[in-house]
Amino acid sequence: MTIETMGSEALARIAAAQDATALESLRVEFLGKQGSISGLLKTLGKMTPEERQSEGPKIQALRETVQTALTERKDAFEAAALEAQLASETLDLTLPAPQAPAGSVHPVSQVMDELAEVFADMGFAVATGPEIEDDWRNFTALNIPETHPARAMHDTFYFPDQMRNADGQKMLLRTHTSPVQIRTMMNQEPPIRIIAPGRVYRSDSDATHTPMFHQIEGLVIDKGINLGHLKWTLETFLRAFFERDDVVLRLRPSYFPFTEPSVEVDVGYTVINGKRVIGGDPNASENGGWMEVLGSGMVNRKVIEACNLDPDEWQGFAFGTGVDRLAMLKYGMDDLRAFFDGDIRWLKHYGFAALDVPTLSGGVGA
Ligand code: 2NL
Repeated sequence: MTIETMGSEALARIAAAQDATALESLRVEFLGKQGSISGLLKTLGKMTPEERQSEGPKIQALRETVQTALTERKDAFEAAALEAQLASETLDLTLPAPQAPAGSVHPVSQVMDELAEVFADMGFAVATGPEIEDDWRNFTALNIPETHPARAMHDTFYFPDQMRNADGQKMLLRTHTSPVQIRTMMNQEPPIRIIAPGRVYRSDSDATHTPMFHQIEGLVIDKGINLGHLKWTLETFLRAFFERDDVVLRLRPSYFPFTEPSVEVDVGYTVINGKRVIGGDPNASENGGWMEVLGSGMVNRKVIEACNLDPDEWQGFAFGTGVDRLAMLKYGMDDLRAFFDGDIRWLKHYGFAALDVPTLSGGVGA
């Protein structure tokens, strides 16, 4: 067979190849180690110089022609495969977006954010601390006597007696966020204006009590602080939080070991559609009344002393309330236990959109 016929036959077969596999067999048949064209190239060594000069270029040209034809045919197959893939994989950009996972913000988290926003506007910083506390910071520093009922096993979750901190203090789950304020008074110079929101624990469980709940306390320490500052602060806070200017306060004398004097704070409510709503005239007969929402008072000088501050130089007020209860009052929920059940239907119903961030300018709630 002449080189020319070999060439034309090879090109014809390459053109006839139906797929990449057939093409590869042809490459091996012509150009592989045992291939026909490779065989031709090997004959060059045995030729006379004259033969080599006339045959060499023809064989090389044959090799090149076949190689080029193989490559072009292979490229054509690949391009066709890509075309077919693109034609089959259509993407309809007019389809609706897939359903995004729809989580929501728990009412407790929402209310905590609202409280932080309202108090930040009055110059309060947010302080946090550990939920595992020691007996001194949770009770002793707050002037709560050893015999106080709150210290009893049935109210407080204590850790086993051997588990004490470096000062030999008993460890417990904090029963209020007051130890955060104790830590703040001991670690930073007055003036102090903080709120301390967080989880607290009490060995108590019924329709209106869960063993874990959320509290927020506030503390102001400065010079010459009096009950007037306390009343203005709580009134301003409650009006901003409930988003009503007609919220009225009633202060009643009370007792807490850590404040002296101590004051319980009631707010006026009115009944709308059978539900108690904060705001309006509490003296409207049938439809109005008072509801207790906060405990507060002037910080007991013994507490200020316990924190190594001079009570003749620094005075202040403090307050505390339940966040879960505030959430129920503001958003009309009536079962506390549902807060912590993790029922997805409840969360869907009462949850807030993730981007519904409370701001004073936009209205802190709803
Ligand atoms: C309530 C009453 C209250 C405080 C908490 C406090 C904290 C320090 C010093 C003095 Cl460090 N007082 N906190 C004061 C009065 C009342 O909470 O009914 N909570 C649910």
